[in-house]
Amino acid sequence: MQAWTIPPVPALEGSGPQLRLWDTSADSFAQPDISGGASLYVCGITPYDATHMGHAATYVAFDLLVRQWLDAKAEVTYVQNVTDVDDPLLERAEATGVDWRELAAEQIELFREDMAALNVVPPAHYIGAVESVPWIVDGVEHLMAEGLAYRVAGGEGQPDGDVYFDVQAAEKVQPTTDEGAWVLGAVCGYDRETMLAYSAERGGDPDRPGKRDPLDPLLWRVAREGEPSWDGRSLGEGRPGWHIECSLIARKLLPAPFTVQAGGSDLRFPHHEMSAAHAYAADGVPLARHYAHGAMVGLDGEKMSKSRGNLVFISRLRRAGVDPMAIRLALLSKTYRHDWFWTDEVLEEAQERLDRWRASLETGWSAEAASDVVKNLRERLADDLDAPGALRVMDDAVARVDAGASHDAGTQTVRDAVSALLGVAL
Ligand code: 5CA
Ligand code: ZN
Repeated sequence: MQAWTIPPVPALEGSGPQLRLWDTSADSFAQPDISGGASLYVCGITPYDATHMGHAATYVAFDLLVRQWLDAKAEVTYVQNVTDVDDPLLERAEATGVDWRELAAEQIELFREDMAALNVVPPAHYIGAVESVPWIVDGVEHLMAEGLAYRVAGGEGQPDGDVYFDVQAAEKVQPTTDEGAWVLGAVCGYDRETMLAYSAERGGDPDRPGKRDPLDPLLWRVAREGEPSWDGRSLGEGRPGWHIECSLIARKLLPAPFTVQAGGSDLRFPHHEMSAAHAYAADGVPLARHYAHGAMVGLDGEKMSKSRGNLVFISRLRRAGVDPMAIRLALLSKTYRHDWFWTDEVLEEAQERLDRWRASLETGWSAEAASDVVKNLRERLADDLDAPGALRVMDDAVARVDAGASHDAGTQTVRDAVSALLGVAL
């Protein structure tokens, strides 16, 4: 499907240091090798409610990664999905009496507007679960044929034939490259008890009778009365499970393995673990080289989530006249790796900062001050996307801009650097 408008990303002179990124799977810093191109998959929204500050924080964080790679003149291939058919979307549609397709289309459009307003560079491929059903059917049929998936018998109101992934069988698959094998926990690093708890919390069904392992995830859900379904050929009418969607969209459109798999930290398990498992099981090649996860944004002491309803919506702030660049600066004022809480003060401070920065551009920058800022911004952002550090670099330089001297040689350079590296239009 259509992504959103591409913001201007000015090309800057020179280059910065090589990026080091915290790899949550390796539990250490990595220096992703992008000599043959940089490839990124960021898990997209489930479009049943508008973009909240938590989603925006995740997409803005990984937008900084895209911008680092663009600044390094790398060939970037960025893919994002839309989970446009899944339980929460269908439940919300049912509860509000709206057609699920209409609900999804409306919310996707709002998301596009929010992302464009926040100057997030769009993915080259923006792909819905619905449009990838044929690939998913191919993929699940392949796993069935290889003995890596199985059908579960019905009972207790469930029909026969839901297809599950066999985690233990996947662990026995031999690697076909020297990049190693997948074993349960390789991506998330959690112990089994933690995985069981998250599975129950995050869309899994560890208690479903008939599964070989409680952690085995659903690959294909056969049709139920009143639910949308598609032709699954040998699988029967049905709809895809969640992890296989991202696994196959990524495999279809990115190299194997691709450079970075990203999303919020709530996706470490089961979602990214199982997406990686599905891809590896199919051909013995890891899904991604590195994993990066954005921290959770909360409100009033709790994780911000659609199911809790404690949400601050980007679209609502925009309608209230808040400058999207102030929202972006507010998100950049927190490191992407530590959970934090949204407050009105975070936004107020961001608006003040934006005003200060804009006023300093009116005053004008010397060429030396500008080239210092470019160097220091690059250094901060290459250090694990240290956005708060980058904002301090600008704050300090802004405080030193000499209001008396009428310089102007560096003004456009600063404007371009803040736009290219931070995505903030001054
Ligand atoms: N469609 C799936 C991914 S395939 C999904 O998780 N959708 S979502 O709409 O629930 O979330 C979209 C993205 O925002 C995901 O990367 C998720 O990890 C992230 N996210 C969700 N809630 C928060 C939050 N409170 N703080 C930060 N990021 C969040
Ligand atoms: Zn995903």
